[in-house]
Amino acid sequence: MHNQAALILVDIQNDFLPGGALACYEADGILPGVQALVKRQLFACHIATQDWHPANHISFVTQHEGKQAFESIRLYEQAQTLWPVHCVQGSHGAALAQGIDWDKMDLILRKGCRVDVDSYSAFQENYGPDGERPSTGLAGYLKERGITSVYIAGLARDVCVLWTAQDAKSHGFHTTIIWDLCAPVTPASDETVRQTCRDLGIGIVLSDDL
Ligand code: VGL
Ligand code: ZN
Repeated sequence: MHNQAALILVDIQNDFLPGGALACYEADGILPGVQALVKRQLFACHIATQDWHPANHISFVTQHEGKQAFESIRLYEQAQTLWPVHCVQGSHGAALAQGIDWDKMDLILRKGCRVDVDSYSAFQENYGPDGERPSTGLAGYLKERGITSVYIAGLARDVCVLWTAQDAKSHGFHTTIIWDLCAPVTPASDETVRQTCRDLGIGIVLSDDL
């Protein structure tokens, strides 16, 4: 373990857990391991993200007449998946999951707050109307604290965790996904996610090996 490492816990919120609006596969299985890792205080810095959408967010299927959830549309010349309504600001579904010591976080970063832009990654929003991906400021925050490595866990492995890992890597951080402390929206994505990590030089570890 690198002592200039940060842990980024992505979107561990009620709506991504069983019973939630956008439940990830066996997502409750990650909670004890995430909490155990937080308790170890192994990292120099602990960050959590919280998906935090207005009720009429552009990613919601309800905003697109005649479309089905999980359908993909073109938005600002990019693919946009239409999601069930989830993580509405202030709702129970948007709340961080019980059983994790959120008090131990140095920073809780809310994302997806702008009505017309989705935001998967902790580092940058998705493409907006102007063709840009606005920064959240997280790369600067971590760099100013001397962080050179990031370890990422949370939900969903094939969406926000992967986008966060890709951006972390492109910002120059040594980047590792803690595989067993993530759960996917689509379990069939596992092999593609592994391949993307291999291609981009993103590490994969199991929590037992930390
Ligand atoms: C996520 C879909 C939509 C995620 C967030 O946290 O992976 N997925 N919003
Ligand atoms: Zn979302």
